[in-house]
Amino acid sequence: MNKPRILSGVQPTGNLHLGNYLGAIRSWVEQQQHYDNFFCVVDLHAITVPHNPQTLAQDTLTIAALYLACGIDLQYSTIFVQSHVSAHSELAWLLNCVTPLNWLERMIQFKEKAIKQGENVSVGLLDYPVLMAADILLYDADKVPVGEDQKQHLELTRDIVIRINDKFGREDAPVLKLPEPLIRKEGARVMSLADGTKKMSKSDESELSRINLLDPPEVIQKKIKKCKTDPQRGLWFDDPDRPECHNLLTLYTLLSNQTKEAVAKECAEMGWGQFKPLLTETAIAALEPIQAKYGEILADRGELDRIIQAGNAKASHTAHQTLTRVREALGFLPDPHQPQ
Ligand code: AQP
Repeated sequence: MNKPRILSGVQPTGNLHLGNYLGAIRSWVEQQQHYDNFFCVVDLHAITVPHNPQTLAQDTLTIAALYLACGIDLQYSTIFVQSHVSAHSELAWLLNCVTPLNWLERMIQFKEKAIKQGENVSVGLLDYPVLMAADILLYDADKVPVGEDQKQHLELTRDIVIRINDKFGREDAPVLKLPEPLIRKEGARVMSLADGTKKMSKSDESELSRINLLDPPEVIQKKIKKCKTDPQRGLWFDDPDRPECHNLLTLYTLLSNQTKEAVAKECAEMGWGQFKPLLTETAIAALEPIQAKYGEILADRGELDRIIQAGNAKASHTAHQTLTRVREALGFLPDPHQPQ
């Protein structure tokens, strides 16, 4: 029996941080043998906000290498670059033409990111969820691992599928597969080190707000030393008046692979002076094997290029089959250059 298929990705908008790892990549790794996985570096998404053309290519490679360093296994998973598979842009256009504008204007992430950009907000940012729908639907993904921040986008993807199948499919032959969310509980939202009410994010201006997967030990130590805390003694979870305390305890729980109950007990009497060195040591130890593996992968750049090219070819083959199906359903003249 075929394994269910998974599609997910990360934008090369900067260095991967603990939020990306604990909220996404680590669970991909843990569950990968149960699925047929496609993991892409979503570089077309990265240009929906102003980007640096000098760093985009390197960031794309870094993320592909970090997927491998974190434990993505090519036996179960395909790694590829979104912009190398032209079907993503093509399907996004077709989906654009059946997606009502007001569905996109309702998206919370668009509203949040658009506010930051004022007059300069691009059509691409508004269209981000349609491109994401194309990413998912091209691979007939059964499941999409999503954090809380992406739930609304997956709902939109499902609405687009229902609309296309309704308008252009038959009941016994739907055009597109309806994907299901795979909701993460633990680590669903890792918060900023500078503000426990804000998501840890690559685009936060302050480097001190996040721990990057490639931060050396002394940088991790400095960031945890400077992170925001409160004047209380004793540490506990789930106190709405202590968001930083909850976040740092959660980080410690996830990085030390302990249960919440065990950490609550261990840290109940601690002050920050005792807890911060413990968290520092744990974070450094958790990232050390990833950093060592990353070094090995970069030392053989030719092999990394080969892995990406093989992933692109496999992804392209699958994606173009879906694109052809959608083109046919929408009534286009068959393209003699596309594999049928
Ligand atoms: N703080 C977070 N906590 C838990 N999960 C997170 N993810 C991101 N930040 C956190 C998850 O990481 C995956 C890839 O995210 P992305 O790079 O595609 O975009 P993002 O969610 O917008 O991440 P950033 O770091 O905030 O990027 P920028 O600053 O460029 O917008 C997703 O599964 C996401 O849920």
